[in-house]
Order: sequence, then C-alpha cells, then structure tokens
Amino acid sequence: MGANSLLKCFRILFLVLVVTKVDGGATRHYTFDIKLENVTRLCHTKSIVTVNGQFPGPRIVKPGKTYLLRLINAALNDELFFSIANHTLTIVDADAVYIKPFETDTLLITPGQTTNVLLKTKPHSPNASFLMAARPYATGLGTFDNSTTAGILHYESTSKSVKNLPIFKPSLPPLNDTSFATNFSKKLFSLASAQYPANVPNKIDKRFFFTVGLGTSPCDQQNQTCQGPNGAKFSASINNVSFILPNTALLQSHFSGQSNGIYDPDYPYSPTHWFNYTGNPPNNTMVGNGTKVLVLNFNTSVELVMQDTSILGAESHPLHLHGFNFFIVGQGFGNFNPNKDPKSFNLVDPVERNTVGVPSGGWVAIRFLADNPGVWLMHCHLEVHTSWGLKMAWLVLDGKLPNQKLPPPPSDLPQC
Ligand SMILES: [Cu+2]
Repeated sequence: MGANSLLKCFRILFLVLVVTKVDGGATRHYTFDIKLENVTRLCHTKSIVTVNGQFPGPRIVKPGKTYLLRLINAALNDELFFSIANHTLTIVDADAVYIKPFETDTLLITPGQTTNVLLKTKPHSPNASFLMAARPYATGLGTFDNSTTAGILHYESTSKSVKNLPIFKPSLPPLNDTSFATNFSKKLFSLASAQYPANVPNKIDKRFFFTVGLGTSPCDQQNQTCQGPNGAKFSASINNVSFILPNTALLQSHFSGQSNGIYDPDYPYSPTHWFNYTGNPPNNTMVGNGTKVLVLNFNTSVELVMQDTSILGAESHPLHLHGFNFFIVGQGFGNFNPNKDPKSFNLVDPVERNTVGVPSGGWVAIRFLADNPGVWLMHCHLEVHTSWGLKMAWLVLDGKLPNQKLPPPPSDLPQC
C-alpha cells in the first residue's frame, strides 16, 4: 500500500475515532489531522505518520494476530476498569514484572500502575468495530467524574465502509464493584520460575502496621470555611501523621547530614491509639501532622500491613512506594488480625509490584527488602489524597560496602 492510500485509510479510521460517554449518550467528536512528518529522535530522522503533530500515529489491527498492549493508568484520581468488547485479554505483567498469565474480559488498574496484556484478534475480520472502554472504580464518599471513555478497535478490512460497521460495547463492572476488585487482585501471582524467581523476604527483621485514611485539619483560610466537614479542611494521613513536605529536599538534607529542622526520624511504627479501624469512626477526625521519616538499616527485610480506616468513609487507596518493588503477601477485609491473618500469607508466588490498592474497608500486607539506600516517598496515588498528606518517607541507611552507599548528587545538579 502506498503512503497516500495508507493516509486515506487513516483518515477514514480517525473520522470514527471518538471519545464517547457510553452510558449517557453524549458523544464528543474530535478532529484528527493525520499527516507524514519528519520526526527526529535519538539522532535519527524518520518520516512518521503523526496525529495532530504527535506520534505514534494510528494503528489498525489485523485478524489472526497477537498484539501487546502496554497500559498505564495516567489518570490523577481514578482507579479504572478497562475492557475491550467481545475480546479476551491475557495479562502477562504487572508493574513491569512477569506474572502467571491469565485471561480476563476486564482489568482494574490504579493510577500509576502499568500492565502488559496480550490481545488476540479474531481469526477473520469480523465486520464490526469494538469499543475499548475505561471508567472509574470508586469507593469514597466524594464526587468524581463517572463518565466512560472509549477508543475504537478497528479491524483492517476492505469489504465495508467503516461508517456502516456495527460497534460493540463492553460491559464494565459497576462503579463501586469492590468484589470485582478483590477477585481481580486475587488472580495476580508472580511467575516464580527458575528464570524469574519470586525473591520474597522470608525472615522478617521489622514489622510495621500503618493506618491509611482520611481525616480533617483546622481550616487555615482566614474568615472563610473550608470544604471539609464542619467547615474544617479535608486531610489524610498515615498513622495519623499528615505529611508536610519540607522546603529542603529530604534526600539532600540526609546526604549532607543536615536534617535538623527538616525532618524527624521518629515515624511511628504503628498507630498510637488502637480503635476499631473499619467500624464506627471516632468522633474526633482531626489528624496530626509533621515531617517524619522511618529509618531502616541497609538490607532490613520489612513486613508492612496497611490498614484502611473508615474515617470520613472507607476508601480504596492505591499506595505507591518509590525505590523498591514489594510482594503483596496477603489482603483482607475488616481489621487485620495479627494472630490469624499471617497464617494465610502467600510466601511462594505473591505478585511483585510497586503500587497496591489498600482495599476499601480492609488491609493489605506487603514485604520488601530495603536494599536501596536513600529517602523514598510512599504515598497514595490518588493525587488529591497525596495533596492532603497521605504520604510518608522511608530513610534507608548506607550499607558497609562501597556499592551499598547513597551516591553523591551529580555534579550538574541544578542549585536552587
Ligand atoms: Cu488515597
């Protein structure tokens, strides 16, 4: 096919590529300007099909092929269900680590998570198009955009005009379908093969128990009321510490040995007060705050249980850890029971990733080896919760060997 006829073909495709609200019926049309442009990347200039000046350009699938879809949830505040009508997806990877492949019609992906899926196209061109649709999984009490976004999977075909093809829509789970979320996360297992072993820490040096959830802080707007309950400000915390970002970088102050007044190395290992975390919330919803880090010796093997709270509503929190992958060894609903629940931990082939949804009204247990010296944030990947303080930092000290030490900043690091 010559470049011109190829371009015509792309034009036809993109006339029908719409982002549509599947349920509400409101359809937004976009204009796509498809043309060949010279693009230079890594010293090479190539003539590439661009869409509105961007590339990669459009892709049309062929029948009887297997395609790899690399998915990332780049939404700021929405966990998302994703499905392609009349097609089954085979999930092969989570957060860039192989998993035991499994088939599903729908997947769930939290902000910042990535996943690779195989899409086997139908053996023959089906004379139909298929929506690839995503919409939120939401458990909190706050408002959110509940619209469905979609692209169209179109098969290469010469028999019919694209305009006349029927379009199939996938059926996505209800917006608050926690049982789908639970069942989906239970299908994820590390490949745990000889070539790709699951190096789950077996002997644990330190155990921590963190509550994660919402709360309130005093309103700091003079003569105005804030948006939170009783005119207070919405806040969020881990172990009742709502994290305040310092003006000097944590890593810089640690490396230079000048942490006085920047952070405190006394992050609580567990909540100071026990309460029925997932029962009736306490009357006092005010949280504490500070810039506290949890200090770990090099190579500490850590087990961390993160417990959602029902303060201002139970909610799924996708917690993201910088600097490490971790293994998700257990999860459940209600309050974590330290006597009973560890007995069912999976230490053989738990999924390894860097972001995990703490179940709404439940808990999740992770393990990781602190073998990466430095200061590493761990935070909710719902941007609004992070901005309310749902974050903390681990400080991993240097080891004894030269390759176990935090390297100095690069010589060209810009000075503020
Ligand atoms: Cu959150």
